[in-house]
Amino acid sequence: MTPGLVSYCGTLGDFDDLAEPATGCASGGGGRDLSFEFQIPAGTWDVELSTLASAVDTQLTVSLACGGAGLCNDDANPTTGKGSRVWLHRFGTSTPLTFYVTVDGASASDIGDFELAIRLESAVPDACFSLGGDVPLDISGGGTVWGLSSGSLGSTSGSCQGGPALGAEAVFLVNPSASGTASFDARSTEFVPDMYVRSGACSSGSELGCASGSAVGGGVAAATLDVAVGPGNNFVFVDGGPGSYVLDYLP
Ligand SMILES: [Ca+2]
Ligand SMILES: [Ca+2]
Repeated sequence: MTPGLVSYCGTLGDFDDLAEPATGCASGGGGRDLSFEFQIPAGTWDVELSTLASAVDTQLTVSLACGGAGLCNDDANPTTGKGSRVWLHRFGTSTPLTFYVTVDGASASDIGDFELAIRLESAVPDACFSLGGDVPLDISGGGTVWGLSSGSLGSTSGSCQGGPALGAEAVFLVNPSASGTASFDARSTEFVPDMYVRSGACSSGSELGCASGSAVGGGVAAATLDVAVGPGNNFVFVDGGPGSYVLDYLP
């Protein structure tokens, strides 16, 4: 695919139940599904995949191997709908990279219309506002991020990390429409993620919360953080990299 937005529409009732959602989705499957294969060119990319315009309750699975382990998002924002969203953030590749997407019904009775939208864009940096005008990836609407943090040194750290900013961090923008509790869950098999949230200014804003990561079994380390956030710019950091991680954000 080329940079830009494409979408695919269909009716789940026209398809069979051939695949099951990956880890991360609540229900055990049984929904009818349709799988897609996409290829992104060499480069470093952000990809947003969503089914938010669907009439049917979806679950969205993304993997790098057909039928292989991947991750799943069920409801990107449970208070506003049943649609799903996954971001691939800073996927860098020196050759074209193929990935696989499955749109599943949340249950066997979810047979209505779906719309899968995919947006491919040059990756925004994991940094506070840059000279070029880039802002961190905006995940205000909720969903699951599959990201790759890079660089050997970080430039910032949270209060619960208790040391210099040695780990590479990923940073995201959250600007909610109303005040409420935001829930963040970060996990990785490649590093121990710490997480913190700042309000106002990205590099110097007041810290709303900080959570240290720890091993949770199966070679996975994770951190969870629930914080009260209000409208305006809030910045979420997943620190302790570099490496691959998954961040779930429930608005
Ligand atoms: Ca299925
Ligand atoms: Ca759903």
